[in-house]
Amino acid sequence: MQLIVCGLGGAGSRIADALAAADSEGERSSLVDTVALDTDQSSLAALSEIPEDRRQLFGTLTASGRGFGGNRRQAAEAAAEERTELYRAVDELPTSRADAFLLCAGLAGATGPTLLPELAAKLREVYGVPVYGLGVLPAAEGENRQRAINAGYAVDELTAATDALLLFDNKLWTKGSEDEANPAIRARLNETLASRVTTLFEAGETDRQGRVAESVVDASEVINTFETGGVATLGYASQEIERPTSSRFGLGLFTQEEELEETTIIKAVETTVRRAVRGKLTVDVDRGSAQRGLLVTGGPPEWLNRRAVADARSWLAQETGSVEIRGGDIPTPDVDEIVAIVLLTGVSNCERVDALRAAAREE
Ligand SMILES: Nc1nc2c(ncn2[C@@H]2O[C@H](COP(=O)(O)OP(=O)(O)OP(=O)(O)O)[C@@H](O)[C@H]2O)c(=O)[nH]1
Ligand SMILES: [Mg+2]
Repeated sequence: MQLIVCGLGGAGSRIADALAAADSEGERSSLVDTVALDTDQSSLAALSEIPEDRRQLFGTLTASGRGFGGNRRQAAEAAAEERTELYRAVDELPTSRADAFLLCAGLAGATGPTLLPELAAKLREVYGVPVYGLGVLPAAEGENRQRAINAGYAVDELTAATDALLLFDNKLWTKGSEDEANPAIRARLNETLASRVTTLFEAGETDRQGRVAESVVDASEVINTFETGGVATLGYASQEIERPTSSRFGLGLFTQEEELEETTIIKAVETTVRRAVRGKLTVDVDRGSAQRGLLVTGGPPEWLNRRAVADARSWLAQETGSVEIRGGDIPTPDVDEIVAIVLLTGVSNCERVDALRAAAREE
């Protein structure tokens, strides 16, 4: 499906930048356009993919081009004061080509998470397409209480303001000694997130040679999966495969070869899907509390065997206790791996979110 991506604040803009980079590298494209809106001049200047005419600095009277350093009240005032200009920066993009908007922000900050609900409300009022949030949870909790409190407020405001909120947890994706403010660490986190998100949204698009998948995941299926609203998470796994060379097919052992292959395929798809669901998600959740799911399997067309994919989908339905599991393929003829991406939506049980909410309540 086709997205307009808006990066809000420092984290949001860098994630939007990483999404633009991942999109231009891939076989398929899901990006209509990207814009970055921030109160921090040096942060905007350090972006690499988003063109300069798509970067807008605001709040200069109060933030002096240096951001709000976590002060949500000041940031919210700046966003409200300049709402018309900020909205216009998005409205000027080729929005008619978008199936949805994706608004990104780091929830512990001030600029991104206070602008996000403001902008989302306006976009939902004007455009008839969903507005999704992509929110980052801070690594620091006990150490930096203000950040946890900010994130606790933001998570509720953002789920209320968007059609769904996809979360990425810095705490889960960094080791104890790693600092989420370190540019190299940040870049790694953003690449991980961008590659998952890009794989999901690119799924139904034609590749650069104009080939479209047979059992495509069209925009409406992604939209239906997100329709639960609330918190969403993404799982991903890939597995290398050994592809039979054409000479092995010429040995006259067709029946045996094909039988052998189907079991190999079923097993490989099953293992990959299990690893995607049981492995590290973008945010850890109680998998059984998800209302809907979407399973996208990718790989060489002969590996996307119908039975294998159907089996994996019913396994996922069991694992999540959800009957609403959608699915589709991304055939990529020239790769030596199969991939599985799993989107779980309408999650009601997420310990990390509960801990951040509690921090905000106790303030
Ligand atoms: N994954 C990831 N997280 C980031 C990145 N930058 C910041 N964060 C996280 O996002 C939080 C918010 O930081 P910023 O995005 O800089 O905040 P902001 O929205 O710009 O707001 P202010 O700077 O306070 O005005 C941080 O506390 C980190 O938890 C990034 O590039 N990637
Ligand atoms: Mg900032």
